[in-house]
Amino acid sequence: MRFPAEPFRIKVVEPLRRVSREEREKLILEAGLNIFAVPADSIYVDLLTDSGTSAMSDQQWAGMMLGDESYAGSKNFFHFQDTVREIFGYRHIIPTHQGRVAENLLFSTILKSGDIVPNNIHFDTTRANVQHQGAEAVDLVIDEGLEPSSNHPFKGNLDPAKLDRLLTAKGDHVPLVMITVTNNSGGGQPVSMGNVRSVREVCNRHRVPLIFDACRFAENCYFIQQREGGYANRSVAEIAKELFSHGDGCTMSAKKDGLVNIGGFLALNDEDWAKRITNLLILIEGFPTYGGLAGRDLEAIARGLKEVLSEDYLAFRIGQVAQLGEMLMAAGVPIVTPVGGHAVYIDAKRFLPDVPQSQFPGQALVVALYREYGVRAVEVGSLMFAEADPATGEMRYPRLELVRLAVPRRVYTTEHMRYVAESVNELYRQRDRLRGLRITYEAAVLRHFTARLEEITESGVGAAH
Ligand code: P70
Repeated sequence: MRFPAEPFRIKVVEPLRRVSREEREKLILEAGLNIFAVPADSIYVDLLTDSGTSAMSDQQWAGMMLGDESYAGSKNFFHFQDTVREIFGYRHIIPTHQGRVAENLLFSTILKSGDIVPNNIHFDTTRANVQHQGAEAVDLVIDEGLEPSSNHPFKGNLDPAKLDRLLTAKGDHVPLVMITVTNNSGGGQPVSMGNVRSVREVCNRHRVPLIFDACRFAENCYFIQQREGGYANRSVAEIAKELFSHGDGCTMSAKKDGLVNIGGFLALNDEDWAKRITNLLILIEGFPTYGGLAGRDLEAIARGLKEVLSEDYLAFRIGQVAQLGEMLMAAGVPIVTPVGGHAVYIDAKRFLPDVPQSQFPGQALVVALYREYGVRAVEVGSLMFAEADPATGEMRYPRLELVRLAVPRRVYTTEHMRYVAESVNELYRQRDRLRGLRITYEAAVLRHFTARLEEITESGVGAAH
Protein backbone atom coordinates (compact mmCIF):
# COMPACT_ATOMS: atom_id res chain seq x y z
CA MET A 1 0.00 0.00 0.00
CA ARG A 2 1.43 3.38 -0.98
CA PHE A 3 0.13 5.34 2.02
CA PRO A 4 -0.59 2.87 4.83
CA ALA A 5 -3.58 3.66 7.10
CA GLU A 6 -3.22 4.34 10.83
CA PRO A 7 -1.89 1.25 12.70
CA PHE A 8 -3.79 2.34 15.84
CA ARG A 9 -7.29 3.38 16.83
CA ILE A 10 -8.37 6.29 18.99
CA LYS A 11 -9.21 5.71 22.68
CA VAL A 12 -9.22 9.28 24.03
CA VAL A 13 -10.26 12.38 22.11
CA GLU A 14 -9.24 15.98 22.60
CA PRO A 15 -11.87 18.35 21.16
CA LEU A 16 -10.65 21.08 18.83
CA ARG A 17 -12.13 24.57 18.92
CA ARG A 18 -12.73 26.39 15.67
CA VAL A 19 -12.46 30.15 15.88
CA SER A 20 -13.70 32.65 13.32
CA ARG A 21 -11.47 34.44 10.85
CA GLU A 22 -12.14 37.77 12.67
CA GLU A 23 -10.95 36.29 15.94
CA ARG A 24 -7.87 34.79 14.29
CA GLU A 25 -7.03 38.12 12.70
CA LYS A 26 -7.28 39.81 16.11
CA LEU A 27 -5.17 37.10 17.79
CA ILE A 28 -2.36 37.17 15.22
CA LEU A 29 -2.18 40.98 15.36
CA GLU A 30 -2.03 40.86 19.17
CA ALA A 31 0.72 38.27 18.82
CA GLY A 32 2.83 40.73 16.82
CA LEU A 33 2.53 38.42 13.81
CA ASN A 34 4.50 35.81 15.76
CA ILE A 35 2.77 32.44 15.63
CA PHE A 36 4.47 31.31 18.87
CA ALA A 37 2.40 33.91 20.73
CA VAL A 38 -1.00 32.66 19.55
CA PRO A 39 -2.82 30.60 22.23
CA ALA A 40 -2.88 26.95 21.17
CA ASP A 41 -6.61 26.54 21.83
CA SER A 42 -7.27 29.00 19.01
CA ILE A 43 -5.54 26.81 16.46
CA TYR A 44 -7.34 24.16 14.43
CA VAL A 45 -4.48 22.02 13.08
CA ASP A 46 -1.22 22.70 14.91
CA LEU A 47 1.83 21.85 12.80
CA LEU A 48 4.20 24.18 14.67
CA THR A 49 6.35 21.27 15.74
CA ASP A 50 6.62 17.52 16.07
CA SER A 51 8.46 18.09 19.34
CA GLY A 52 6.72 17.07 22.57
CA THR A 53 3.42 16.86 20.73
CA SER A 54 3.14 13.08 20.25
CA ALA A 55 0.15 11.09 21.46
CA MET A 56 1.42 8.48 23.90
CA SER A 57 0.22 4.89 23.63
CA ASP A 58 -1.82 2.94 26.19
CA GLN A 59 1.44 1.11 27.05
CA GLN A 60 3.19 4.39 27.78
CA TRP A 61 0.32 5.71 29.91
CA ALA A 62 0.26 2.42 31.80
CA GLY A 63 4.01 2.85 32.36
CA MET A 64 3.39 6.32 33.81
CA MET A 65 1.43 4.65 36.62
CA LEU A 66 4.51 2.58 37.44
CA GLY A 67 6.59 5.69 38.12
CA ASP A 68 9.06 5.18 40.95
CA GLU A 69 9.61 8.70 42.25
CA SER A 70 12.57 7.89 44.49
CA TYR A 71 15.12 10.69 44.47
CA ALA A 72 17.97 8.28 43.79
CA GLY A 73 18.03 4.92 42.03
CA SER A 74 14.48 4.90 40.61
CA LYS A 75 13.73 1.59 38.90
CA ASN A 76 12.45 3.54 35.88
CA PHE A 77 15.93 4.99 35.43
CA PHE A 78 17.41 1.52 35.11
CA HIS A 79 14.78 0.54 32.55
CA PHE A 80 15.49 3.76 30.65
CA GLN A 81 19.26 3.21 30.85
CA ASP A 82 19.02 -0.41 29.65
CA THR A 83 16.78 0.61 26.74
CA VAL A 84 19.02 3.46 25.61
CA ARG A 85 22.10 1.22 25.87
CA GLU A 86 20.39 -1.51 23.90
CA ILE A 87 19.23 0.76 21.04
CA PHE A 88 22.12 3.22 20.82
CA GLY A 89 24.95 1.06 22.16
CA TYR A 90 26.69 3.78 24.21
CA ARG A 91 27.96 3.22 27.77
CA HIS A 92 27.18 6.35 29.79
CA ILE A 93 23.54 7.51 29.77
CA ILE A 94 22.74 10.95 31.17
CA PRO A 95 19.04 11.91 31.34
CA THR A 96 18.05 15.54 30.72
CA HIS A 97 14.67 17.22 30.58
CA GLN A 98 15.04 18.01 26.88
CA GLY A 99 17.48 17.91 24.00
CA ARG A 100 18.95 21.39 24.29
CA VAL A 101 20.15 20.68 27.84
CA ALA A 102 22.07 17.67 26.52
CA GLU A 103 23.61 20.03 23.93
CA ASN A 104 24.36 22.68 26.52
CA LEU A 105 26.01 20.21 28.92
CA LEU A 106 28.14 18.73 26.14
CA PHE A 107 29.21 22.04 24.60
CA SER A 108 29.84 23.86 27.86
CA THR A 109 32.08 20.96 28.93
CA ILE A 110 34.17 20.51 25.82
CA LEU A 111 34.04 23.70 23.72
CA LYS A 112 36.14 26.78 24.21
CA SER A 113 35.88 30.15 22.56
CA GLY A 114 37.19 30.06 18.98
CA ASP A 115 36.36 26.37 18.47
CA ILE A 116 34.44 25.14 15.42
CA VAL A 117 31.65 22.55 15.37
CA PRO A 118 30.79 21.10 11.95
CA ASN A 119 27.39 19.48 11.35
CA ASN A 120 25.33 18.69 8.25
CA ILE A 121 23.12 21.64 9.28
CA HIS A 122 22.80 22.74 12.89
CA PHE A 123 19.24 23.25 14.06
CA ASP A 124 18.34 26.43 15.95
CA THR A 125 19.07 25.37 19.53
CA THR A 126 22.25 23.48 18.57
CA ARG A 127 23.60 26.45 16.65
CA ALA A 128 22.71 28.81 19.51
CA ASN A 129 24.30 26.53 22.11
CA VAL A 130 27.53 26.30 20.09
CA GLN A 131 27.61 30.07 19.64
CA HIS A 132 26.83 30.60 23.33
CA GLN A 133 30.28 29.08 24.08
CA GLY A 134 31.94 31.56 21.70
CA ALA A 135 32.40 28.79 19.13
CA GLU A 136 31.40 28.70 15.48
CA ALA A 137 28.69 26.41 14.07
CA VAL A 138 29.57 25.37 10.52
CA ASP A 139 27.18 23.61 8.12
CA LEU A 140 28.76 21.11 5.72
CA VAL A 141 25.74 19.45 4.11
CA ILE A 142 26.21 18.16 0.54
CA ASP A 143 25.35 20.76 -2.13
CA GLU A 144 22.15 18.88 -3.06
CA GLY A 145 20.95 19.42 0.53
CA LEU A 146 20.60 23.13 -0.21
CA GLU A 147 18.68 22.61 -3.46
CA PRO A 148 14.96 22.39 -2.60
CA SER A 149 14.13 20.48 -5.78
CA SER A 150 17.08 18.08 -5.94
CA ASN A 151 15.78 14.53 -5.61
CA HIS A 152 18.89 13.05 -4.00
CA PRO A 153 17.64 10.27 -1.66
CA PHE A 154 19.94 11.33 1.22
CA LYS A 155 19.97 15.10 1.11
CA GLY A 156 20.95 15.21 4.79
CA ASN A 157 24.43 13.80 4.04
CA LEU A 158 27.42 15.67 5.39
CA ASP A 159 30.00 16.29 2.65
CA PRO A 160 33.11 14.27 3.65
CA ALA A 161 35.35 16.28 1.29
CA LYS A 162 34.25 19.59 2.86
CA LEU A 163 34.84 18.05 6.30
CA ASP A 164 38.28 16.81 5.32
CA ARG A 165 39.23 20.28 4.07
CA LEU A 166 38.02 21.93 7.28
CA LEU A 167 39.81 19.42 9.51
CA THR A 168 43.02 19.70 7.46
CA ALA A 169 42.98 23.50 7.75
CA LYS A 170 41.66 23.96 11.28
CA GLY A 171 41.47 20.51 12.91
CA ASP A 172 43.04 21.77 16.15
CA HIS A 173 39.97 23.91 16.74
CA VAL A 174 37.41 21.15 16.12
CA PRO A 175 36.77 19.14 19.31
CA LEU A 176 33.88 17.16 17.77
CA VAL A 177 31.93 16.62 14.57
CA MET A 178 28.13 16.33 14.68
CA ILE A 179 25.59 14.75 12.33
CA THR A 180 21.89 15.52 12.72
CA VAL A 181 19.55 12.66 11.81
CA THR A 182 17.32 13.53 10.10
CA ASN A 183 18.54 16.96 8.94
CA ASN A 184 15.80 19.20 10.31
CA SER A 185 16.93 22.60 8.93
CA GLY A 186 17.42 21.09 5.48
CA GLY A 187 13.92 19.62 5.11
CA GLY A 188 13.89 16.60 7.46
CA GLN A 189 16.17 14.77 5.03
CA PRO A 190 17.93 11.52 5.96
CA VAL A 191 21.63 10.70 6.17
CA SER A 192 22.78 7.44 4.59
CA MET A 193 24.79 4.74 6.33
CA GLY A 194 27.41 5.02 3.59
CA ASN A 195 27.78 8.71 4.36
CA VAL A 196 28.14 8.10 8.09
CA ARG A 197 30.87 5.55 7.33
CA SER A 198 32.74 8.08 5.16
CA VAL A 199 32.41 10.81 7.78
CA ARG A 200 33.68 8.41 10.44
CA GLU A 201 36.67 7.60 8.30
CA VAL A 202 37.52 11.30 7.95
CA CYS A 203 37.04 11.79 11.72
CA ASN A 204 39.34 8.84 12.44
CA ARG A 205 42.06 10.22 10.23
CA HIS A 206 41.91 13.54 12.08
CA ARG A 207 41.27 11.92 15.49
CA VAL A 208 38.05 13.84 16.13
CA PRO A 209 35.02 12.25 17.84
CA LEU A 210 31.68 11.99 16.07
CA ILE A 211 28.48 12.78 17.97
CA PHE A 212 24.97 12.34 16.58
CA ASP A 213 22.06 14.69 17.14
CA ALA A 214 19.68 11.72 17.23
CA CYS A 215 16.23 13.38 17.62
CA ARG A 216 14.64 11.62 14.63
CA PHE A 217 16.85 8.54 14.45
CA ALA A 218 14.07 6.01 13.83
CA GLU A 219 12.72 8.00 10.87
CA ASN A 220 16.28 8.25 9.48
CA CYS A 221 16.84 4.50 9.88
CA TYR A 222 13.54 3.74 8.18
CA PHE A 223 14.67 5.80 5.16
CA ILE A 224 17.94 3.81 5.11
CA GLN A 225 15.93 0.58 5.06
CA GLN A 226 13.73 1.86 2.23
CA ARG A 227 16.31 3.64 0.09
CA GLU A 228 19.85 2.36 0.66
CA GLY A 229 21.19 -0.75 -1.05
CA GLY A 230 21.78 -3.67 1.30
CA TYR A 231 19.39 -2.62 4.07
CA ALA A 232 15.98 -3.76 2.76
CA ASN A 233 16.06 -6.92 4.87
CA ARG A 234 17.48 -5.41 8.02
CA SER A 235 15.20 -4.27 10.85
CA VAL A 236 15.11 -0.60 11.79
CA ALA A 237 16.51 -1.58 15.21
CA GLU A 238 19.48 -3.34 13.58
CA ILE A 239 20.07 -0.35 11.32
CA ALA A 240 20.02 1.99 14.33
CA LYS A 241 22.57 -0.19 16.13
CA GLU A 242 24.89 -0.05 13.14
CA LEU A 243 24.38 3.70 12.62
CA PHE A 244 25.28 4.60 16.19
CA SER A 245 28.22 2.17 16.26
CA HIS A 246 29.98 4.63 13.94
CA GLY A 247 29.73 7.42 16.55
CA ASP A 248 31.08 8.16 20.01
CA GLY A 249 27.81 9.35 21.47
CA CYS A 250 24.63 11.29 20.85
CA THR A 251 22.41 14.05 22.11
CA MET A 252 18.72 13.24 22.00
CA SER A 253 15.46 15.10 22.36
CA ALA A 254 13.06 12.30 23.29
CA LYS A 255 10.27 14.76 22.47
CA LYS A 256 10.63 13.60 18.86
CA ASP A 257 11.37 9.91 18.26
CA GLY A 258 11.03 9.10 21.98
CA LEU A 259 7.26 9.57 21.51
CA VAL A 260 6.94 11.55 24.74
CA ASN A 261 5.94 15.05 25.74
CA ILE A 262 9.12 15.85 27.66
CA GLY A 263 12.58 14.33 28.02
CA GLY A 264 16.00 13.85 26.48
CA PHE A 265 19.44 12.45 27.14
CA LEU A 266 23.10 12.46 26.36
CA ALA A 267 24.76 9.10 25.65
CA LEU A 268 28.55 8.86 25.53
CA ASN A 269 31.34 6.32 25.44
CA ASP A 270 34.03 8.60 26.85
CA GLU A 271 34.27 8.19 30.59
CA ASP A 272 36.06 11.46 31.29
CA TRP A 273 33.46 13.53 29.39
CA ALA A 274 30.65 11.59 31.09
CA LYS A 275 32.08 12.29 34.56
CA ARG A 276 32.52 16.00 33.96
CA ILE A 277 29.07 16.30 32.43
CA THR A 278 27.43 14.35 35.24
CA ASN A 279 28.85 16.80 37.76
CA LEU A 280 27.39 19.67 35.78
CA LEU A 281 24.09 17.79 35.49
CA ILE A 282 23.80 17.67 39.29
CA LEU A 283 24.30 21.42 39.38
CA ILE A 284 21.77 22.20 36.64
CA GLU A 285 19.20 19.41 36.16
CA GLY A 286 19.29 17.09 39.15
CA PHE A 287 20.62 13.79 40.42
CA PRO A 288 22.04 11.49 37.67
CA THR A 289 19.18 8.97 37.95
CA TYR A 290 16.49 11.50 37.03
CA GLY A 291 18.16 14.50 35.33
CA GLY A 292 15.22 16.89 35.48
CA LEU A 293 12.55 14.27 34.83
CA ALA A 294 10.07 12.37 36.98
CA GLY A 295 10.45 8.58 37.22
CA ARG A 296 7.23 8.21 35.23
CA ASP A 297 8.70 10.29 32.38
CA LEU A 298 11.73 8.00 32.21
CA GLU A 299 9.38 5.01 31.97
CA ALA A 300 7.41 6.63 29.15
CA ILE A 301 10.66 7.32 27.24
CA ALA A 302 11.88 3.73 27.68
CA ARG A 303 8.60 2.45 26.24
CA GLY A 304 8.42 5.13 23.51
CA LEU A 305 11.92 4.35 22.23
CA LYS A 306 10.89 0.74 21.67
CA GLU A 307 7.54 1.62 20.04
CA VAL A 308 9.09 4.05 17.60
CA LEU A 309 11.10 1.20 16.05
CA SER A 310 7.89 -0.55 14.94
CA GLU A 311 7.93 -0.73 11.17
CA ASP A 312 4.13 -0.61 10.91
CA TYR A 313 4.22 2.65 12.81
CA LEU A 314 7.09 4.06 10.71
CA ALA A 315 5.46 3.09 7.42
CA PHE A 316 2.33 4.97 8.45
CA ARG A 317 4.27 7.90 9.87
CA ILE A 318 6.52 8.47 6.86
CA GLY A 319 3.58 7.70 4.55
CA GLN A 320 1.28 10.27 6.18
CA VAL A 321 3.86 13.03 5.80
CA ALA A 322 4.60 11.96 2.19
CA GLN A 323 0.89 12.02 1.38
CA LEU A 324 0.57 15.59 2.66
CA GLY A 325 3.52 16.52 0.43
CA GLU A 326 1.95 14.87 -2.60
CA MET A 327 -1.34 16.72 -2.09
CA LEU A 328 0.59 20.01 -2.21
CA MET A 329 2.70 19.03 -5.20
CA ALA A 330 -0.43 18.04 -7.11
CA ALA A 331 -1.59 21.67 -6.82
CA GLY A 332 1.80 23.00 -7.93
CA VAL A 333 2.89 24.27 -4.49
CA PRO A 334 6.72 24.40 -4.38
CA ILE A 335 8.02 22.12 -1.62
CA VAL A 336 11.33 20.53 -0.68
CA THR A 337 11.61 17.13 -2.35
CA PRO A 338 11.83 14.31 -1.56
CA VAL A 339 9.34 14.91 1.28
CA GLY A 340 11.09 14.75 4.68
CA GLY A 341 10.45 12.39 7.56
CA HIS A 342 8.60 14.55 10.08
CA ALA A 343 7.42 17.49 8.02
CA VAL A 344 6.63 18.97 4.65
CA TYR A 345 8.69 22.06 3.93
CA ILE A 346 7.28 24.71 1.62
CA ASP A 347 9.86 26.61 -0.44
CA ALA A 348 8.85 30.17 0.45
CA LYS A 349 11.29 31.71 -2.04
CA ARG A 350 9.35 30.10 -4.88
CA PHE A 351 5.93 30.50 -3.23
CA LEU A 352 6.43 34.28 -2.86
CA PRO A 353 9.15 35.17 -5.39
CA ASP A 354 8.44 38.91 -5.16
CA VAL A 355 9.00 39.17 -1.40
CA PRO A 356 12.76 39.49 -0.66
CA GLN A 357 14.29 37.51 2.21
CA SER A 358 14.78 40.78 4.13
CA GLN A 359 10.94 40.92 4.30
CA PHE A 360 10.47 37.40 5.66
CA PRO A 361 8.43 35.66 2.95
CA GLY A 362 8.29 32.46 5.03
CA GLN A 363 6.84 34.26 8.04
CA ALA A 364 4.34 36.10 5.81
CA LEU A 365 3.13 32.70 4.65
CA VAL A 366 2.92 31.38 8.23
CA VAL A 367 0.83 34.40 9.27
CA ALA A 368 -1.57 34.03 6.33
CA LEU A 369 -2.00 30.30 6.87
CA TYR A 370 -3.15 30.93 10.43
CA ARG A 371 -5.26 34.00 9.67
CA GLU A 372 -7.11 32.41 6.77
CA TYR A 373 -7.36 28.76 7.86
CA GLY A 374 -6.38 28.32 11.51
CA VAL A 375 -3.36 26.16 10.60
CA ARG A 376 -0.11 26.78 12.50
CA ALA A 377 3.19 26.21 10.69
CA VAL A 378 6.65 27.52 11.52
CA GLU A 379 9.16 29.55 9.55
CA VAL A 380 12.61 27.97 9.08
CA GLY A 381 14.27 30.77 7.15
CA SER A 382 15.48 34.30 7.68
CA LEU A 383 13.51 35.00 10.85
CA MET A 384 15.07 31.90 12.45
CA PHE A 385 18.56 32.03 10.93
CA ALA A 386 19.55 35.38 9.33
CA GLU A 387 22.37 37.02 11.27
CA ALA A 388 24.60 40.04 10.98
CA ASP A 389 28.16 39.38 9.81
CA PRO A 390 30.27 39.99 12.96
CA ALA A 391 32.91 41.83 10.91
CA THR A 392 30.83 44.01 8.56
CA GLY A 393 27.42 44.10 10.25
CA GLU A 394 25.85 43.13 6.92
CA MET A 395 22.88 40.73 7.13
CA ARG A 396 23.57 37.18 5.96
CA TYR A 397 20.50 35.27 4.83
CA PRO A 398 20.17 31.47 4.85
CA ARG A 399 20.14 29.71 1.47
CA LEU A 400 16.86 27.99 2.30
CA GLU A 401 13.73 30.01 3.08
CA LEU A 402 11.24 27.41 4.25
CA VAL A 403 7.90 27.04 5.98
CA ARG A 404 7.66 23.79 7.88
CA LEU A 405 4.45 21.85 8.34
CA ALA A 406 5.63 19.50 11.11
CA VAL A 407 3.32 16.57 11.73
CA PRO A 408 2.93 15.49 15.39
CA ARG A 409 3.23 11.72 15.84
CA ARG A 410 -0.02 9.70 16.07
CA VAL A 411 -2.11 12.88 16.63
CA TYR A 412 -3.85 13.95 13.43
CA THR A 413 -5.81 11.88 10.95
CA THR A 414 -5.43 11.86 7.22
CA GLU A 415 -8.58 14.05 6.99
CA HIS A 416 -6.75 16.71 9.02
CA MET A 417 -3.91 16.47 6.52
CA ARG A 418 -6.38 16.93 3.68
CA TYR A 419 -7.71 20.08 5.37
CA VAL A 420 -4.15 21.43 5.66
CA ALA A 421 -3.40 20.64 2.02
CA GLU A 422 -6.57 22.35 0.81
CA SER A 423 -5.70 25.41 2.92
CA VAL A 424 -2.13 25.69 1.58
CA ASN A 425 -3.30 25.07 -1.97
CA GLU A 426 -5.94 27.80 -1.73
CA LEU A 427 -3.41 30.22 -0.27
CA TYR A 428 -1.09 29.41 -3.18
CA ARG A 429 -3.81 30.38 -5.64
CA GLN A 430 -4.18 33.71 -3.78
CA ARG A 431 -0.46 34.29 -3.17
CA ASP A 432 -0.45 37.69 -4.91
CA ARG A 433 -2.31 39.12 -1.92
CA LEU A 434 0.49 38.40 0.56
CA ARG A 435 2.80 41.20 1.73
CA GLY A 436 6.31 41.23 3.25
CA LEU A 437 6.96 41.89 6.96
CA ARG A 438 9.43 43.78 9.09
CA ILE A 439 10.62 43.25 12.67
CA THR A 440 9.60 45.68 15.41
CA TYR A 441 11.19 43.76 18.33
CA GLU A 442 13.84 41.05 18.50
CA ALA A 443 15.89 39.33 21.22
CA ALA A 444 19.65 38.84 20.83
CA VAL A 445 19.51 35.02 20.55
CA LEU A 446 16.86 32.67 19.13
CA ARG A 447 14.84 35.73 18.14
CA HIS A 448 12.14 33.80 16.25
CA PHE A 449 10.57 32.57 19.49
CA THR A 450 9.72 36.08 20.76
CA ALA A 451 10.10 38.55 17.87
CA ARG A 452 7.28 40.96 16.97
CA LEU A 453 6.61 42.01 13.39
CA GLU A 454 4.36 44.16 11.27
CA GLU A 455 3.10 43.98 7.72
CA ILE A 456 4.66 46.30 5.15
CA THR A 457 1.77 48.08 3.43
CA GLU A 458 1.85 49.88 0.08
CA SER A 459 2.37 53.22 1.79
CA GLY A 460 5.20 51.76 3.89
CA VAL A 461 3.29 52.29 7.16
CA GLY A 462 2.97 49.24 9.41
CA ALA A 463 -0.41 47.55 9.76
CA ALA A 464 0.19 45.86 13.09
CA HIS A 465 2.16 46.54 16.26
C1 P70 B 1 11.58 21.41 16.34
C2 P70 B 1 12.25 21.59 17.70
C3 P70 B 1 14.33 20.69 18.49
C4 P70 B 1 15.63 20.09 18.22
C5 P70 B 1 15.95 19.57 16.94
C6 P70 B 1 17.23 19.05 16.70
C7 P70 B 1 17.60 18.50 15.37
C8 P70 B 1 17.83 19.51 18.93
C9 P70 B 1 16.58 20.04 19.22
C10 P70 B 1 16.32 20.53 20.63
C11 P70 B 1 12.37 23.04 18.11
C12 P70 B 1 11.25 23.89 17.69
C13 P70 B 1 11.35 24.65 16.56
C14 P70 B 1 10.29 25.42 16.12
C15 P70 B 1 9.11 25.39 16.83
C16 P70 B 1 9.01 24.65 17.99
C17 P70 B 1 10.07 23.88 18.41
N1 P70 B 1 13.56 21.00 17.57
N2 P70 B 1 18.13 19.05 17.70
O1 P70 B 1 10.38 21.57 16.26
O2 P70 B 1 15.52 19.66 21.34
O3 P70 B 1 13.48 20.97 21.96
O4 P70 B 1 14.11 18.92 23.24
O5 P70 B 1 15.44 20.99 23.46
O6 P70 B 1 15.06 19.55 15.95
O7 P70 B 1 12.26 21.05 15.36
P1 P70 B 1 14.58 20.16 22.56
